[in-house]
Amino acid sequence: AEEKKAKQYNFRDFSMCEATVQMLEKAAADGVETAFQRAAEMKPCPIGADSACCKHCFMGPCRLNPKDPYAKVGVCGATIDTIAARNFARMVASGCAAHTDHGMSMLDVFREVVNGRIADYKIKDEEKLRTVAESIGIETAGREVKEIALDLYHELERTYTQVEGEIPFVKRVPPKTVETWRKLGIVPRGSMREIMEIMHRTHIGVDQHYENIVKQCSRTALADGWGGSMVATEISDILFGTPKPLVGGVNMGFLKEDHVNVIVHGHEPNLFESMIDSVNDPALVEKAKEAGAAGINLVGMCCSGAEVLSRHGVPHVGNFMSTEVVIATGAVDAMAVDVQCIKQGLSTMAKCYGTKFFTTNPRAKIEGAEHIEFHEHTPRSCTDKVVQLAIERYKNRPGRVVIPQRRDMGIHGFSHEYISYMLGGTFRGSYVPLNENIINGRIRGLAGVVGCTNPRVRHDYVHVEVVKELIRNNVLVVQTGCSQIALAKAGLMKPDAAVLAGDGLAEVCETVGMPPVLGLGSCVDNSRILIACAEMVRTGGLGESIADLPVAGAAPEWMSEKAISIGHYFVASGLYTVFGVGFPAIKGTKFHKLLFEGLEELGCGKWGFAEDPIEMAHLMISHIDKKREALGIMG
Ligand code: SF4
Ligand code: MSK
Repeated sequence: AEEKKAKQYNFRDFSMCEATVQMLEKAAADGVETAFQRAAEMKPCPIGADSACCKHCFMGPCRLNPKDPYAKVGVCGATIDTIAARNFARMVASGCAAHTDHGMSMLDVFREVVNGRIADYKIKDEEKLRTVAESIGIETAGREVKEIALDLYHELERTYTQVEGEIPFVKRVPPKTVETWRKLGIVPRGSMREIMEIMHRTHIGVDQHYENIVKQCSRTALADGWGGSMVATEISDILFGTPKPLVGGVNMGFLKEDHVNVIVHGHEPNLFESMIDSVNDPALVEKAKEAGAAGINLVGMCCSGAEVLSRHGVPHVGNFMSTEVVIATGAVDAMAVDVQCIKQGLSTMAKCYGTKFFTTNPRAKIEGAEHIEFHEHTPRSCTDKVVQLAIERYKNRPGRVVIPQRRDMGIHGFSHEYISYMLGGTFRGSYVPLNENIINGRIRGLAGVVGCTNPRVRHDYVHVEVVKELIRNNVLVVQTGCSQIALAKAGLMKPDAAVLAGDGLAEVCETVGMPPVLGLGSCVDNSRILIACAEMVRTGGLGESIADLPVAGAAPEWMSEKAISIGHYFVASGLYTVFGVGFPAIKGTKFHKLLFEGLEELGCGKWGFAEDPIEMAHLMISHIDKKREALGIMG
């Protein structure tokens, strides 16, 4: 411990986020370490980083040599291609499981709301309910909301439980793209079946052909993007409202020293929606005032934070790599978490600063956290208790409060419906002007820059530099998750950020009054990018399948298995997707070649990799130009 204390870091090398740097300095002065220091001290295992090891059975674990990958095989004879493909497949399965379980929870809530068994939530967006129902062939004309909703529930349940056939949202995919999927045998049946089959096939001694394993990766990842994630997005919109652009604030300066501060961090919107009700409950506000506070201040983090920022404008205090350091402010009276991307280190951090730390979901308990279970039938019994305990902590704040005074305002909440409205002129209208602006070259193409932050690279930096380079080259950028928050902190979610864009994109932004970077919400909301792509194809002029579009994706600072699943559903859908940080495959192997070249030859998209943000942006731009050329719209 003494040695650790003595170690000096330049925290600016860790993060470009000023508030995060300031809090890293404070935490270090307080003798508290975070994931940044742990990452610096724990170098990644070089064999694991290249995905050259296997522990799928106990004859191993087996380690191959990443520098000479075909020199050895595992005890069972597994080659580097089998080992890397199986590891990759299990990441896809886990990522898909996370999103589909989230989506299924939303669907459970939806069913209970429709059947009148949950009183705290209701169908807020009937228009969206009808649109989603119609998109999968459910009759809506002259029918009651409840009838449509019940049909929609039963239909969407197939996304998970169906054992044969095609998941419902395949109906939204451009026919030419579906044709490719059918030819390749990768149309998802139901996510439970696909995940089960991947786990079976990656067991020792089952699927030992990397091409066949990758096929199942594609089918499973598509069950995430066009299945679990899409259900989560669409049901959340129906229950809590479809986002529309609004001005929202991001950064730690939204904590308030004289208020009881409550943070919700995680992924499912239900907990957050009920917490909004709790912090606005006059009785609880009164209690906070009795405790000497000016009021109760609710802020978000990570993806549920990005979702309520987009939907309601609730301020967001930081992305994944800021979740520990925000506690070092001493101002966080309670942090309530649900599922996904919740560092176990938060528990220690909360203990150091006397923050009340609550887990709420039966799937995710953490040693040292107090568990107050959240039930959608009685949600307030959890969220009111969290607020009450936060008020107690406010009364007895143990230490000094230091809040970085950074607040970054921007426009958030660009659902795909709103992008359509803004660029197309009618709410359920077409993407003609977007397509037109792409065809006439004002907009070169579209890029989805998404995903996590990761202490293996300088926090936020790669996101920001990639996006700046893209817009400078007239590429319109759409964003989700932690990446969206990085760019919001860098000020690119404001219409005047158009000055950083190339002339053509700047002209479109100025005409429409939009920023060159559009925030769509959380990581499940990457499904909005898929729908936007399908709409662009449907409108016409940009080819017949998603693979024809001048569109590319990137996750510059990815870290989670969910990111791999998202990346692979983009690729299987037809898009070029570039990852930063590192990639779990060895260049020169057959498996790597399949992901980076072969899938494109089969009619899908392909993977790309670059550590450097400018190189990453130019890989995407070259791909966009290649697609423009094929469409005959260069120049
Ligand atoms: Fe080794 Fe094969 Fe077992 Fe993997 S499955 S640990 S490669 S013996
Ligand atoms: S929270 S998956 S760190 S985007 Fe969705 Fe952020 Fe990545 Fe988690």
